[in-house]
Amino acid sequence: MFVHVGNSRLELVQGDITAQAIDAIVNAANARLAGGGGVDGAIHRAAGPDLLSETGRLYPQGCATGSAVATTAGRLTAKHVFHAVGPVWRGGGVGEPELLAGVHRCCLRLALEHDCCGIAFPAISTGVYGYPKDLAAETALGATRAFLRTTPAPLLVRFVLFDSGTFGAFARVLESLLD
Ligand code: AR6
Repeated sequence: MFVHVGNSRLELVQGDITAQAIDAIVNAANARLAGGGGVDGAIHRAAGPDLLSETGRLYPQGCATGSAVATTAGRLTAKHVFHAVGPVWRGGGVGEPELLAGVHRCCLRLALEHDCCGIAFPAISTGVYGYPKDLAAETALGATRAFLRTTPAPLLVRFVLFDSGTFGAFARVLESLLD
């Protein structure tokens, strides 16, 4: 499923982000950039141990929630990994939507700075961090669409959703944005 936004393409697929042939892959990391489970564990396993050592060497202070930092991608076919720290869901009243939108904008800016043609996002914060999938989809897709509308450089933005429930939530929101 895809739409065109400005000069860019925004698409949704169901699958494993580590298998994507695309310039940049976004990791749903923690603020210590310490590795972990979920998509973070899958990306570090696929990339190999150099990814964790590079991250620790370049960013010993970690990364603030709502922001992202870039490394190379080890054994992945991607060129870059953007380690993005989404918010933990605490009910929605402590700035979670702003932080989730901010982390998407930050990764999109990194993609342009690194001359990427394409970037793949997982559903940041919707696993261990507990963000409701439908609300996360609204914020992630809304922030991405707003960014692409004002970006002249063509970019492929692919959301790679791991399971059918997450894919369905993102697909419903993308359809509603088209109305
Ligand atoms: N490809 C695409 N999506 C995936 C994959 C994969 N291979 N594996 C899982 N997902 P989570 P968070 C989906 O928990 O909520 C880590 O321990 C998953 O189904 O990975 O941002 C970090 O170190 C879900 O929809 O990330 C942090 O401590 C989505 O990815 C913490 O978890 C995000 O789930 C971050 O929590």
